[in-house]
Amino acid sequence: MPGNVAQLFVETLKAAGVERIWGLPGDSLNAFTDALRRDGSLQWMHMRHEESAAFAAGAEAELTGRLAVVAGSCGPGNLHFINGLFDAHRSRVPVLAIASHIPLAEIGSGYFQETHPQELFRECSVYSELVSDASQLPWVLETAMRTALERRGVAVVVVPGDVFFQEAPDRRPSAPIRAASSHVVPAESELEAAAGILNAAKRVTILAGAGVAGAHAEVIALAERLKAPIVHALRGKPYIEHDNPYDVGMTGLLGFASGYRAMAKCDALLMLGTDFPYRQFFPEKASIVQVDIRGEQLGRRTPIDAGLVGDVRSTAAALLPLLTGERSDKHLKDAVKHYTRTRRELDELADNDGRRPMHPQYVARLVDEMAATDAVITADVGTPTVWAARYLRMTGRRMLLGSFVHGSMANAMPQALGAAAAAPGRQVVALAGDGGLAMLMGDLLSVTQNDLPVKIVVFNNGSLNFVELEMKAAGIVNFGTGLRNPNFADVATAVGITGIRVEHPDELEDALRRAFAVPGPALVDVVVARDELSIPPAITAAQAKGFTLWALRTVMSGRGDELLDLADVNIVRRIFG
Ligand SMILES: Cc1ncc(C[n+]2csc(CCOP(=O)(O)OP(=O)(O)O)c2C)c(N)n1
Repeated sequence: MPGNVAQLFVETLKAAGVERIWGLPGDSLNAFTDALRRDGSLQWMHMRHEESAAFAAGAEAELTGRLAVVAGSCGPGNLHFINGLFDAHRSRVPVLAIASHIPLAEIGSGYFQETHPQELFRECSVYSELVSDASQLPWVLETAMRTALERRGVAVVVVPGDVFFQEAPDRRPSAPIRAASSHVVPAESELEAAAGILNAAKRVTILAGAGVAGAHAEVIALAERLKAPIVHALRGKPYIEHDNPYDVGMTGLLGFASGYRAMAKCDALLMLGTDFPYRQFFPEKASIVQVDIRGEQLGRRTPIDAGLVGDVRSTAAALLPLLTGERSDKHLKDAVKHYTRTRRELDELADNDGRRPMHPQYVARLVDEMAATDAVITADVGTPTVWAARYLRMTGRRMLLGSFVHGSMANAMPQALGAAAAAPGRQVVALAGDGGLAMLMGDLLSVTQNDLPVKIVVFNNGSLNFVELEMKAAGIVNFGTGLRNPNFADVATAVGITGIRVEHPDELEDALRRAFAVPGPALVDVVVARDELSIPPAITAAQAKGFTLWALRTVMSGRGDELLDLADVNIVRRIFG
């Protein structure tokens, strides 16, 4: 039996198959880190900022589907987790946060470093409890771990430093804690009601989200029977875009016209495992059938006509035999044709036309072409996510990670660390923004500290570019968005990472080849155009007006030269009509 509470934690985590802990030590965590040291079988992933640790753990959890763990010290130590934990929680991935606390007897006294972590983390967790006596164990720990796995989210266990040293209670252990696997199928009557709606429709479109993971064949079979184009939300991309003749691209703010159009033109929309949040992209007149494993998500984005609670794989398989009748493939053909054209237009924007600074699309395209077919690619919030969404092709073995629900900057590099630790031997590429990389740049040191061979490609546009775009769409002159950057390749070199700077597009291919070939980590700092427009798929009248206003105001404020730099004249023409 384990001796003290800290050792009980270590034993329970090991039994559950946990392999590593991401974190940063501190006085109140000493018993725990000492238990790790004595045991020696769990890897301590030493990070420089707890937020990065939480992003890394979230990526590990998303990639493996298994519980990932972070540990941080009391007060400011674990408070630093919060943004990364929010991200993991909103992405619905199982992460356990061990938050050590001030001495038990001091809670409530306004003691040095006092916070109330179980309250602070309440909003970003499925479970958050304080252990104030060893007798609560192992129940609290086990419940936390199971809740994180079964409800998919973050569980927080708060332990005062002195409680870690208490003697652990003696109880026979439960079976190791793992996610249970089950099939959830809607009742027959509900399947029939949904099939009735789909059978009556002439033009069905499928919208696929992250819930289609593991259901590729079943979703394709539905599309085939329904003659339905498949649009995906960003988190559905790695699971459904590949090997998919029904694919018509993505919708949403980062998507492109064909995805938007296939949704706008349908008379029935079948939503599969998606909580796609932007109401303005849903069709106004179509009937809507929604399938989700979480009943509470039904109808929360758009009114629906039938809501089914089930996992997509089982539900799609159960629905298929109920879909009867011949259906014209006109809608499908039309959507696919439009997609082919849109795709070609997008690809044309990603050429090397010799322009300096180069088009960021070209960088994304080359990464796509040169990265391994099973690479894990992470993308920073900001324009790297736009380029990843548009130019990375999924293969069924590639994975794309980002902060796609929480939408936090600075996610790509620490997520890459999490992926590299969880999947040794697999290529991991981070597409970083210059703002994003700088935000958690201290953890470049964690790349070498933990020997993680990540490849970081920086879209160095000298700005908080996505915000500039938002300002333009709102008719506001850019302000507060310029970045005075260092040469990031030099920074990388200084911390022991192969650093390569690329200013000319002709040098990019060689640079990426070199970076991908070196056995260790590498950073490629690519200077890209600042004024590339990543416009949404359907630009509203208000946005068009916004762009016009921005143009006028920019000229009037004496910064009209910005306009002359606009990269793609055709796009501008399209915006201004
Ligand atoms: C933590 C955080 N702060 C601010 C924002 C608002 N925001 C969204 S994208 C963005 C710009 C990102 O800049 P960068 O990483 O350089 O990428 P770029 O868009 O320039 O390619 C900002 C400030 C955010 N999403 N998250």
